[in-house]
Amino acid sequence: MSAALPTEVAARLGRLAIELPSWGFADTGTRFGKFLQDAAALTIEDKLDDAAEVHRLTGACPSVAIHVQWDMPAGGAPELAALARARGLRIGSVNPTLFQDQCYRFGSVANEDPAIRRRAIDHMLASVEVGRTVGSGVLALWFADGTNYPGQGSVARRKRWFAEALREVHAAMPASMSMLVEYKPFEPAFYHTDIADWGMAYVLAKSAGERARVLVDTGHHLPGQNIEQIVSFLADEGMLGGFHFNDRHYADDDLTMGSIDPYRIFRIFLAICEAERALGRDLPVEFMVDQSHNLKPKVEAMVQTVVTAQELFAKALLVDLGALDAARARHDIVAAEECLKRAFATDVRAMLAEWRASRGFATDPLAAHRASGYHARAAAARLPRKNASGGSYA
Ligand code: RM4
Ligand code: MN
Ligand code: MN
Repeated sequence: MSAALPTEVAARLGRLAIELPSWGFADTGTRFGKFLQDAAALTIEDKLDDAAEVHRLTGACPSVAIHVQWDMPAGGAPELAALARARGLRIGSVNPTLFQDQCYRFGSVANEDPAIRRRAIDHMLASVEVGRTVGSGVLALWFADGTNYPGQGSVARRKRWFAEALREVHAAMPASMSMLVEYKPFEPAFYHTDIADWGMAYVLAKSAGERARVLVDTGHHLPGQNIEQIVSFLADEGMLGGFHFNDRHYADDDLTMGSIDPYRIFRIFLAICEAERALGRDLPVEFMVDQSHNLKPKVEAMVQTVVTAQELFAKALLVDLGALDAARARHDIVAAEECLKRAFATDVRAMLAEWRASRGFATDPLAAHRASGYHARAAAARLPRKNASGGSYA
């Protein structure tokens, strides 16, 4: 059996760049506790080292998303850019951190206190400057703002504060930068969240300015939501800005991509393939990972996600869109669905292994990582620093 990917599939797959989140390499937890890993990253240097390892293995991850408050080295944005460059990477989306400081207890941009709203906007403006300095083209905005009880806030007034803030920040962005507006239905707010769904993100992005679009985090939907429909709808409107890929079973679980429902991710990639066919070129969207589960080893989990993304995109690219359209035209639902099932059932792993080898990468990135000794070296280098930095690590 031939193990070659069709040429167009290989070409499109080769252009799939997947951005890794710095926070996906650090120790994280649940609200009940944090389980620490010997090899998890402590510093931005560690995080970039880990990202570089994933990129070395896959060749698909040239950029790293940062959270401004978590990742800034002492030398600021110029040093940040230099640290990435030294590892053959670049800084990708810049994420302001608007949900952690005590002052944001009752919200950031939608806080009743104008001084806190100002502080939140100023932090976003500072983040724009970070982006300008590191040469990033993306400001990615996620807000925890919301309320926990009926009556706690005025939904309409808060919406206007959001609109004003995003307009001000958009006006400060260089022409090369775009703004991505992320939504999430609940958590940490449990009654109402100010940007709860794609429609609210769409409205706010539209009002912010012409370079603002919607960011779809695959974990940020209520159960049963048809995510691929949202993707198709936004792409057709020219309002799909990018993805935060992860998987989930219940809520915003941040598990590795495709670990729970690979067919869903396949259908999302198919929505992208159909949108690209309509557009006649690659969709100008950011493919980013946003995972921060806390049990799998971090680098392994990230390699798994990247490999899964490539596999599922390859399967989606194998869907015969001509046959699909023909089946649709004659209302042959079964044949249409079979087009999807056939492609999804295709085992692409041997084809991808050959494709990787032809590009000079490991045929099996996960096995190559395990064989490299990277994990043990990282643990040996990081564990003493962890132990020295606080008593809680044991
Ligand atoms: C949120 C959201 C954001 C990410 C933070 C850390 O749940 O998904 O994208 O910046 O987590
Ligand atoms: Mn996200
Ligand atoms: Mn999330």
